[in-house]
Amino acid sequence: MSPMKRLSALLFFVLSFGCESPMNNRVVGDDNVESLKISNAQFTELGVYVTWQWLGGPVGRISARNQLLVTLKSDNGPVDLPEGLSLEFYSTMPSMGHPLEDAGYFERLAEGVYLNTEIRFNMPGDWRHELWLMNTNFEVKERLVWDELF
Ligand SMILES: [Cu+2]
Repeated sequence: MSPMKRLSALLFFVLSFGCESPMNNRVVGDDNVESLKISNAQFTELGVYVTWQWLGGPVGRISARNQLLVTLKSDNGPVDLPEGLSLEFYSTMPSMGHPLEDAGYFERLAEGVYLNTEIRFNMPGDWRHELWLMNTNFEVKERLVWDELF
């Protein structure tokens, strides 16, 4: 889909269904990614094992703040992200072409333990989540993707 058509579709959606302010400062992920069926994977560049878990939720309601817990482990146990890399959450509804309401941000709770308590979805439905490993230039170095219907 061309950028113009995509924008038109998004505008149509926003005007028709009243989804609130999509995040405009992030790109929508490409569709040619493998969706993970399990809740653990690896950031292969780092050699770090990643697990994620919702602490309550996810709920597809704009007022609900969902919490996602992420842990990072090396072969020797829990490990923090290296300097200059951060974890970011992102999600889109591919069937409707819009992103989530608020991706929140991760806070470090303990070594290798990161919690995001501010994730909000505009609506229930088929969501495609992404966990990004991002550098200080806002480049996504690695990406884990999984689908959830809620
Ligand atoms: Cu939607």
